[in-house]
Amino acid sequence: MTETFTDIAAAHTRAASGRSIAASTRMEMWQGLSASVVDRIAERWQATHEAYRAGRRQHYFSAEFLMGRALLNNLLNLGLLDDAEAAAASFGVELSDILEQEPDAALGNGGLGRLAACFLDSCATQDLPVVGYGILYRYGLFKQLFEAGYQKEAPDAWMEEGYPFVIRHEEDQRFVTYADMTVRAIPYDMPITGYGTDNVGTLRLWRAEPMEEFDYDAFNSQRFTDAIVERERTSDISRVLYPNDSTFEGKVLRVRQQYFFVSASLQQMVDNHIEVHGDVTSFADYNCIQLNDTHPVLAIPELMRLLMDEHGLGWEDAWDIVSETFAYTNHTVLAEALEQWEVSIFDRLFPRLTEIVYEIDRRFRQDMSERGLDGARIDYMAPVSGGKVHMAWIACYAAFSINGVAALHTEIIKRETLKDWHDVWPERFNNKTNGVTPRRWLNQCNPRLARLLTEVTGSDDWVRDLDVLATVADAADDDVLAQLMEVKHANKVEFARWIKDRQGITIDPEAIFDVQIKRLHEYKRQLLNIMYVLDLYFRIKDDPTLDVPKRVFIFGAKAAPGYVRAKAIIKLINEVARLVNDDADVAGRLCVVFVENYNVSPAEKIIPAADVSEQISMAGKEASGTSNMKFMMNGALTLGTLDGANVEILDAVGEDNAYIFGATEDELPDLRRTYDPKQATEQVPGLKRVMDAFVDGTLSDDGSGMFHDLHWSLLNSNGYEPADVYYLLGDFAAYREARDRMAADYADQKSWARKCWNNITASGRFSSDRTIRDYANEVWKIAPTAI
Ligand code: 26M
Repeated sequence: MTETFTDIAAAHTRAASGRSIAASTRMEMWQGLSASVVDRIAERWQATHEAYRAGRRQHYFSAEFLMGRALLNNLLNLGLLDDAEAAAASFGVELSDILEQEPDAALGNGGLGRLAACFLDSCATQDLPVVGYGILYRYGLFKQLFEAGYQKEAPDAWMEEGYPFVIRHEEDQRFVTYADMTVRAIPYDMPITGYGTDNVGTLRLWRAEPMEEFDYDAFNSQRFTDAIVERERTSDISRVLYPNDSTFEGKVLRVRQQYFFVSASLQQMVDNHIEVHGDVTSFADYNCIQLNDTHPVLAIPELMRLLMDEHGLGWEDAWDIVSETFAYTNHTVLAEALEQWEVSIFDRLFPRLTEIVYEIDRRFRQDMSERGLDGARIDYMAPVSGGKVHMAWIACYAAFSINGVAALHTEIIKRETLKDWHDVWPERFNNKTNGVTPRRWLNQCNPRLARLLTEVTGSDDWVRDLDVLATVADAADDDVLAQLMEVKHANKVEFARWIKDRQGITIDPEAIFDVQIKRLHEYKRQLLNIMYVLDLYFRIKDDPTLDVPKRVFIFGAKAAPGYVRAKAIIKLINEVARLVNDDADVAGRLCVVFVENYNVSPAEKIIPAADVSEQISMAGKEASGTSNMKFMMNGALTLGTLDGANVEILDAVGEDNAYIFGATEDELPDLRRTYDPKQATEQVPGLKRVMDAFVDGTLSDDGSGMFHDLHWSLLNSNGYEPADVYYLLGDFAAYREARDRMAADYADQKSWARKCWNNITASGRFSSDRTIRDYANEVWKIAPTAI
């Protein structure tokens, strides 16, 4: 008798609950189904390890992997959806109810962490020998709660009820030594299934634990509590994800985390290499490491240490290996985000690495002066200067490849951020425009559209090769467009139900759904968005006969807990929401929704329902953006500046299929020279009224003064920054014009639907499969290896 998936799922569910199926909770059923998935792939996972063991391999080092939920993704990849539905039915519940039990694995802040997750999906789907390495944070990104319109943070204990998708490998533990302690690093492996392949990739997440089970001496000598405290200090290392994604904070625990996961990963890689290839000298022929921003850059001195101190190489031989091993991706041009650690912190935690960093610094200075660079320039570029260790500078010196994440971004780092390195090593620089996985961000989150695309293209090949969609760019007859509009409408109805359930808000699916979802940051200009909403509200109040289409303005954003001004903007949006939503004069015409606790799984509900994709960062500041690509794939039209990958989206769809506005990156320096925000406030009709609302009692910040601060910062320089750093008032008129025009265009549903279709079918190059192919061919030099 062969066991069905239902039998297996039932067995695992009973094992999770210790009760009958009838008495098991839906959470236990989620555990049971998830364990069944792991059971199903175990053999192939093993076979994949063996297939990749002896060949050239790629290692993706990242402090963040924003994975989101795993069960549905795995069911779809493995073709098990129908089986899972049958299992759920036999349990007497809806599969969707079981799926909703799953917590998001939010081991990342935003774009950088989610990019890493999309990359793993693309590597697995394309049979590429790539392993991700990171940290198994016990607490992921904080849970966001709104209290009286303010963001409050709560811990995200995402694994507390058990998590079947990570497997502990005690036998593969390593030890990581700091000056003041040694900790045990235990790997937890997550299987990464691909779509339409038997290969199963791996994400290896390290967890910190105490060295000995217990210090009995301490116990016996009455130092029981000291012994407990000491144990806790080691586990602290993997306790929490730092919720910052835009400003550098020199916290000791953070750099401990960084060293923790890179040291454990490198030790394992070097051990594996020696086991397979005999000695360490050929390491770089078989191993390449991609550094996801500077967070794992300690891997550079750490690999030097391992090669010299543990494996007996001299400096030159070790450096040759290191400089052929690392590739570095830059994700930001914001100066305040660059990691620079106090030398004293370094020295206190890892004295040996500090010695090595100083030696790298000495050789760098010598090398540069031989190349004829002047002293000031060398001092600026040096790995150690002004008492700081500059992580990006170490990366640029040691890496054979340095890349930006969109064409414009790469040009900016070559011209500005990393200009001096580009002058010396132009051949190291390359662009890898980001992408997103069409499995999660189209096939999984938007099954209605997926069905339509499969029907129109004649197969589901597009799921593995998104360029297939370009072949049906011209296939949109009236019938297809009508179906597309039905799909969007059904998604909007579904989203309306979801938000009603979750936050009690009623929204009208006939309205335009206009969405901005991303981390809250001043450069992303959520404040500009809500200022438009206020202006539109006042325009309607002024003239109730004004002919504007119904609108729902949707926001989702977390602010770093210490980012005071970002939190003020959250409060402001919530207060505008209250003003607008409670006003009978605009009822049924305007509505503002701030989705609480925005994360990967809410994004999967919001994006398929969106009509308008807000991508309005000040030009030159958003390295790429990736939600812009997710919206495009799901048939939302971009309202954006010429920033990051928006530039390439515009290029792909053409001017008729996107709404672009505002100052460009090359115009801004000149514009800024004569820019006077006070004058703009007076001259742009309606703008003053919006600004006044911040401070005249229309909106209440409960007397905290935070709205006054926002108002003040738009109009005044604080001495070291100009007024309105992000040019909101300068771009306001152009933004309003484009957004009004867009809303008016929506009335012609057929022409709108055609634009949506053009966006969907032109989205092929924004698949992370394309990005990963480019990394694999041009940087990693690895080939697909099917099991
Ligand atoms: C650094 C030090 C200490 C604690 C946290 C950090 C840190 C964590 C995340 C700094 C930056 C972090 O992320 C930055 C980020 O998400 N950048 C975004 O990367 C995306 C993928 O390339 C781009 O699409 C976005 O434009 C870019 O903002």
